[in-house]
Amino acid sequence: MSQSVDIPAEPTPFPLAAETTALVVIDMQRDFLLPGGFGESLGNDVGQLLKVVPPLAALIAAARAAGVTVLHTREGHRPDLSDCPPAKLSRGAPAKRIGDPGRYGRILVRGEYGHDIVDELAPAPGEVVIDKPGKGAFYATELQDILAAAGITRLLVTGVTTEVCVHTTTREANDRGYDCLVVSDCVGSYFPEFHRIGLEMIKAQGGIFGWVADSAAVITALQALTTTAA
Ligand code: C5J
Repeated sequence: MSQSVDIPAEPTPFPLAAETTALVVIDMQRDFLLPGGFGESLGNDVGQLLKVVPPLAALIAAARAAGVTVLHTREGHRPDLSDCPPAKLSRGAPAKRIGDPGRYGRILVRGEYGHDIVDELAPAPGEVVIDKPGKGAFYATELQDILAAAGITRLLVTGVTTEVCVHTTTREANDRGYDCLVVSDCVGSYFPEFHRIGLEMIKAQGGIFGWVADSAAVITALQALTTTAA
């Protein structure tokens, strides 16, 4: 029988078992995080996202030590942009658009330097990396099949940005029957107010989309799993 440890979370404790849980790391890509990248070219303060990196690196290390599956996602498109809807491509009036040359290669195009994950959070050999064309990690990807094959029903959700890809993925997962805990200091937004309200929305109404806890609480539970498994 699998060992389970309760994470103190809002609105209620969240049971954690290594076999049925995955840590999902959403879109921690250079294009969104690095100075001079796409995110900054849109006028955003990338410092708001960079502060997520140290606690998330510690959380990923604790998940690996506890035997929890770690999955990564990247938002981006084929080089011919055939999987980028015109509505997404033309939205707003940015200085640079998806597919344009940027400081780190063509913006949000697969295979380009900027599309990949920041060095500090690089996937370990064998960890799944889901390339997604949309905001949600379930839309037009193999994520649901991978989770089903692994018997995973509970997700620890991290990454950027809180109110866009983290929220969309959490909502998609919730509708598909997954229990999701969003790790408050391991998700980030260019807009502190959206981050704060985004977390409130997840845990409101008895946990309408899921649970929220900080990385200290999750790491303590992961370490307890690691110790009891040893
Ligand atoms: C955005 C994301 N914000 N990963 N993408 O365009 O949240």
